[in-house]
Amino acid sequence: MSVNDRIQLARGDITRFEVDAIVNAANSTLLGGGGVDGAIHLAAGPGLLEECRTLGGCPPGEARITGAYALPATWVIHTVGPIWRGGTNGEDQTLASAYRSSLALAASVEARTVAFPSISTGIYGFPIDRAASISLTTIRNSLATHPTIETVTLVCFNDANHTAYATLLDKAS
Ligand code: AR6
Repeated sequence: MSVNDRIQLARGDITRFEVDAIVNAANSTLLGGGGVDGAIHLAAGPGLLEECRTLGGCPPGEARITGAYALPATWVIHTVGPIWRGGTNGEDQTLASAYRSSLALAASVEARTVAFPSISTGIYGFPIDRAASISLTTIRNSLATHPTIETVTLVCFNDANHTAYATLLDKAS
């Protein structure tokens, strides 16, 4: 199966996805926040925050893994994307690293199915088209090195996000 066939586009709320691992767009404290982070903690229940407290935070571009508690997934992979500061402060590299680190962790626990939100494109302000391009390139490269990951689902919570990915995926097919 080609790498492109292992990437799926979906709409909806990532907390509902029955995959092995969902990725959380967290902040470096790993102690919760708004956006998808808030939704994941709310749906997972207080056990998630308790486990996150033991991790001691996570720098931007890295990832940490926990259980998923009341969520239908098995694991939550918490990654920290860059805060957009105009694009010349290493934001592209940090975003790529967040996707790459998340998939390396997913592979390390033998997750076969992984779902991502669009990291950094909400509260952190990363432009959606630029983020979608970096995300797709990084996921394709990572899938080539992690054959045990069968499917990555890109979960879009809004139309702009969906359109950005759909345009790029059309170009790829
Ligand atoms: N399912 C899927 N995607 C979602 C959901 C959901 N339930 N809710 C929001 N999104 P954001 P960031 C989308 O702001 O930009 C938090 O406070 C949203 O539409 O959640 O990385 C953290 O603690 C957008 O496309 O994350 C950090 O402080 C995408 O998820 C900060 O926000 C990411 O938006 C991280 O900011």
